Amino acid sequence: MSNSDLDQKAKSILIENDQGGYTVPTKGLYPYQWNWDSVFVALGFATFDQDRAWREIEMLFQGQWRDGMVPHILFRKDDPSYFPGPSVWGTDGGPIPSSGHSQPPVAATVIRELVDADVTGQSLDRAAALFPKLMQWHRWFLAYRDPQDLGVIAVIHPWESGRDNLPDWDDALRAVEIADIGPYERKDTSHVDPAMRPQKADYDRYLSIMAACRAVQWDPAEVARTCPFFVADPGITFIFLRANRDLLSLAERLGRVAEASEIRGWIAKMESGAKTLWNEDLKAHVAFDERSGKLTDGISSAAFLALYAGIRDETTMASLQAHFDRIASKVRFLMPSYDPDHASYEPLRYWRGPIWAMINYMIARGFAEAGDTMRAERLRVDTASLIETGGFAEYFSPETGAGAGGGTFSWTSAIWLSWASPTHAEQAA
Ligand code: 9WN
Repeated sequence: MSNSDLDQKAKSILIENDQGGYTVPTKGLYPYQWNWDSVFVALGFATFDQDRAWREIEMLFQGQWRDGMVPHILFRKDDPSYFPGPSVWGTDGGPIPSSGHSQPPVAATVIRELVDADVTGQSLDRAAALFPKLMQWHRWFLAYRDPQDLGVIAVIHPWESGRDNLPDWDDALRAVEIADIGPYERKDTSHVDPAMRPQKADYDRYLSIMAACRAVQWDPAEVARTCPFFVADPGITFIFLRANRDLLSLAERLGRVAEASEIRGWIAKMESGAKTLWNEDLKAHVAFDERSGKLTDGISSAAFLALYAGIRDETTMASLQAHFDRIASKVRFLMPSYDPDHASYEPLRYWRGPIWAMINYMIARGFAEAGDTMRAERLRVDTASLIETGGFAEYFSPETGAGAGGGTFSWTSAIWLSWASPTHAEQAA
């Protein structure tokens, strides 16, 4: 397929997956609106339909809970092709049936981008309407995902991180007692090869964590206090820190003086809190299990998001460049979701090795903003090659480049249109 055919194909995937204002990640496997998927999808729509891009994010925020949380899944209609559906979650926190926790908050960053890209200035009104909702959501993260005020953001479930079966969660998950969850039928393994999905032992614990949260009616303070899983995640921490910088820029443009000063406080706290995640032996940021007090021992692709978060001191920069080059010498394509030198690395199992296009996009932005355009461009070229050969897959093997997981994937298409496609890169140059 030529590049312009791929541009067309990406556009048609977004249009096909559009359910009338919101987009499913892919039909069958993921039949609902997912939080960070939708926000990345907005970047793709923005390349040909600005109004539709805003609509995607506005519809996501329609599901915001009374306490400020923006859920990871909105179940606008029940669909038996996905498990666990709304009845298993048993939540009651917002206007639309939903899951009970959140996902990485990329919205403020993308909203800022939509505003920056709009020369008419009209987008600022739409950003102004979303601004208080973003503030509420970010306050929710600080209150209930950093109750000890460490300056790092924890996840209460691997699904909240968006990086579900990452090896970093293994030890913390093993400590979760399996609850009386009864028999259940997974649907994901009927859509995708089970060898590319989490294992049954993982799902047993995913459901057990949900049972523990249901037992406290998903009350956020109780969840933070009692959830058997509570792990500070470098991915969500760096994405949140970055999002706060973009939220601050919006606050300044909107003349929100009090909020701007509040956000500056968050940024300062998180810049210093991120040190909690530094693993001196590995010379990289890792996860920190707040229940056991232990740092994890492997490098995930989220370590590279330090640059995207604006942490660019000499030590971090030099060690990330060294890790980047080491990993590049081990695999054909970058960036594997987990270190290929680690014993838990698996090239085709979901978040234990495969490459994800939107993670590459964020890592590349961080390198480019830090002045390392060479590594940023390497990531873009690799992402483009993966899509050219593997199609608009959910994720890709770092070793062969084969597409894996679901097909006709929305965020892969959006990242192609907004960043990886040579057509876009030429226009941007
Ligand atoms: C659970 C939709 C989502 C992504 C996540 C990805 C995967 C869901 C699942 O799919 O998770 O949220 O059932 O496996 O890990 O990042 O948002 O694309």
